[in-house]
Amino acid sequence: MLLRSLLLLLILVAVAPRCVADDGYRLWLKYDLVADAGQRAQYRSAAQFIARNGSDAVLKTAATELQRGLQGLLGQPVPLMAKPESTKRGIVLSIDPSANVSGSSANREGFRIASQGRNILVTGRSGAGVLYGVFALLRQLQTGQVISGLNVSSSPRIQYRMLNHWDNPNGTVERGYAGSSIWKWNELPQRLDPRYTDYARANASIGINGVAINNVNASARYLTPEYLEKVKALAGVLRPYGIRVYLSVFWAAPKVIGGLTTADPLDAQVKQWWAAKADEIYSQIPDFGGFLVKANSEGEPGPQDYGRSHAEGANMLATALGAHDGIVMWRAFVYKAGSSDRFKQAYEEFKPLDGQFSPKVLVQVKNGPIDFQAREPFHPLFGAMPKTPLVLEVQITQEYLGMATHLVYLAPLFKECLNADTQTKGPGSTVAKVVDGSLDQHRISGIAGVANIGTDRNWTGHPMGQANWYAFGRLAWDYTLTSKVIATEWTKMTLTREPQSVATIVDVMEKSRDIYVRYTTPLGLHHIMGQNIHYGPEPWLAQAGRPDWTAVYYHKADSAGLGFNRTATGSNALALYSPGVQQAWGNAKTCPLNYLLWFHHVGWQQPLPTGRTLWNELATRYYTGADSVTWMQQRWASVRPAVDAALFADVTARLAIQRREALWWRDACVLYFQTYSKQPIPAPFAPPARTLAEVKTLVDLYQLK
Ligand code: BDP
Repeated sequence: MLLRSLLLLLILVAVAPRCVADDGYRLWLKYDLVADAGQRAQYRSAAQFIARNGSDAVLKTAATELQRGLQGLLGQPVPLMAKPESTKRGIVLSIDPSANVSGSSANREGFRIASQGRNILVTGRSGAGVLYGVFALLRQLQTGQVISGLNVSSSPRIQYRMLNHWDNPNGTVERGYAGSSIWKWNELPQRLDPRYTDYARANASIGINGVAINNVNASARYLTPEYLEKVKALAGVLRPYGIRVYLSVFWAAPKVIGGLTTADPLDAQVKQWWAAKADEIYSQIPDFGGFLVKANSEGEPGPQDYGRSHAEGANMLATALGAHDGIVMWRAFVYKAGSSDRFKQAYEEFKPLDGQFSPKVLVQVKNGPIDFQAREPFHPLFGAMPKTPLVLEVQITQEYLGMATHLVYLAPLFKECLNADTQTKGPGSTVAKVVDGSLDQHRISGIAGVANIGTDRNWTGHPMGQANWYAFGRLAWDYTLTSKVIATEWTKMTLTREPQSVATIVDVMEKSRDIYVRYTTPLGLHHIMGQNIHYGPEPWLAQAGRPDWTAVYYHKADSAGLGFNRTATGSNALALYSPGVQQAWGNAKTCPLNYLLWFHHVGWQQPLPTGRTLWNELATRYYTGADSVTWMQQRWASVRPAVDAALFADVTARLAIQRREALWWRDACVLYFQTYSKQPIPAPFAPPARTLAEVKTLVDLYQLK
């Protein structure tokens, strides 16, 4: 009897993993058995051992990860040897600081994967390089590529590839939609949640090498000895994965926790306090990355409180870092109340400071001039501060893009910004070249993504949100990758390898961002979302703490037309761009429709190049956008046999919410703007079945007011 029960238990344990639904925890690092027996046999014969040349900590991580990956993919353990076995074929991992890899010779993170004799050599310029090479090799197997005869090399185009967590000490995440913060401050430093390691693995697999672990609206608490011990423990988990820890700092920390009466950056005691704090941090965390700062923005304190400039503030912190190998990332997300056009604020404050920042300072600029809207023109500071390295900041968390219920693949948004041509040094002066430092020959370069990660079992809330984390890392490494290539990799590693389903899912992902723009903010509308929570439509919002927190400030609907005139006859924000860009966007007749209402107030009856009037085009986009969600639902339904059942059901349900909310957006916006245009809903579309008053009540319903 006992024997029988034991046997039954054994059988159950053996088959259990197949029965358990895919909860998404493993992200794109599933390492499931390669289904194709022929391919598996090829991989097995090429990977009979792993040899590791050296004992560098990150190199060791690389070997361990490779073993883990191969064990899963090949269904058998692969032994780790001190040196290659002459009679077998295997994978040899080694560090060679002068390895011949693509990219700049100063780059220590590059790798080469090459076949040599019987073996595959993965050579990195450093342990991290080998780790990135190992993940690249595993990706080949995960996506079903041939691995014999490989000869590829790669190195990152951008040096500091950062995730910014907007996590608070109390476990909440500002603008986080995937549960709570993954950092368990009450447990640190004694207990290290295994999740930290899986987080590090996921980041390393896409080349992320730095994480700012706390909210830019920072608590001073992180700089206390008590918290630094906890941060040190986290840094210890991330270090073997080539990831450095950074802290967002609260400008007034010298007052709040230092007992000083001022936080003036020119005050000797303040300078001394920060220098001592930096020394203290480095004594605990020798590879500490540096500081991220939001100052004099949205109520945060900063150097301007003492009549000092952003440069004076940033440089003081850079000096405090002294000889330590750290940097200051100073955010340019500023907009004072009362400005004529928020669009111009950051430019007006920061452009004059170009050339004044110390060499350790990078200025971190959001992709667009307002605030992570579904589509923005590129920020006019890109190209305008040639003497300052600029970090591009994008939002991976979908604050303005449907949070965790809308499927919106963000690589097209990121790429639209990276590919935008500032034309500041002639054609081809793309944002990407500003950011990677090549346009102005900067020694340092950075890119930051605001994380969408939380304690939800699948990390990102929406299962498809994982693709945005993945895409950010891949583009940070190499912004020339296409969004389609990235979506295909991710889908194959995460959802299915069945070719037709891969093609379908990638197609839906590729179109999803444009669809979202169509049913929320077509033709260059922006900032018409719900107040505070930033979810759902609220174009009628006219009263808020500040005019530039309302919707009417941005869309400027009146009986004549719609849109913000930012030409010379309006706020003239357009003048912040180079002449070529001004020319492209300056004329309402020729301005690309995606940016039209960003720069022009256009008459309702104005004909557009599509052959429709502005009003008819606007209504058409809202209707076709919402209908495209039905298309997404249908396409997703077709992949059912190829993807995990639980995951399929989850995405199906979220798409149903997305459809409901796309209709909410559509009805709210067409009914509201109709009160100005006085035009009927154009054929073939049926007018909304509900009234504007009815739709307005939905804000309370869905926003849980
Ligand atoms: C806005 C968010 C706010 C952030 C701010 C920032 O709504 O929560 O603090 O960006 O980037 O979009 O500092």
